[in-house]
Amino acid sequence: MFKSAPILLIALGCQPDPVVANSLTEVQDDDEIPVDADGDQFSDAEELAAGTDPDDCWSVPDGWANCASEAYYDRVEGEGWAVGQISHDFSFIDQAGDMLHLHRFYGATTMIQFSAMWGECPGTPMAYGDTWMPAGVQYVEYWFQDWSGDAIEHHTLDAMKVVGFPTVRSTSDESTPEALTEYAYANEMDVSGCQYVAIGPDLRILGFTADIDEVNAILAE
Ligand SMILES: [Ca+2]
Ligand SMILES: [Ca+2]
Repeated sequence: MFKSAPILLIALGCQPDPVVANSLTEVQDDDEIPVDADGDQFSDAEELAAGTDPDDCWSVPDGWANCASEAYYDRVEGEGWAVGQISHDFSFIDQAGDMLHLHRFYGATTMIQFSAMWGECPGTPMAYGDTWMPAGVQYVEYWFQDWSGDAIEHHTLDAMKVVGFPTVRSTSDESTPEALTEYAYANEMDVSGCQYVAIGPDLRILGFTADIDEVNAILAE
């Protein structure tokens, strides 16, 4: 895709960063490099053909929003999982088997629910339907164990391919290696139920709680 990346970068011994390469397409007169004005990894031409907005990284022809480039340009760097910190660019594997980095949801409020399938999690959108979440909130459902307490296998999420939000699992085969889960344990949270992480448009942690009423109040603000 970036076969015509600037010779200057190569001469300097730099690996051309895809994000930087995208920005350079705007100033280059090179028909071979597709312009991706909003950096969502879909070219302007692809977006116009699909009817999505080439200037809005939340408008994409397929998959989830991808505003990671904007976070990169704004120099957003992860700090941790405590309330008030910028969330790390945590990676998941979604129900399609694709890698999903959290920072791609830069620019909108995001809520991650994480739990084990064997746990009782009363607030799942699967129970309430897609309309459960407040408008404009990006929901991510993260499972760290299956019904038997084992690590989530890819096929476990096959049934989730029809839902309109990311349903994700660990990038590792281990059951609970995640920063999220470790944070919950470290803070003596009960992971047998649900944990909710509310993240602001600037990727700052707004709340980390097992109380669905508390997280709903945060999201409603
Ligand atoms: Ca685009
Ligand atoms: Ca777009």
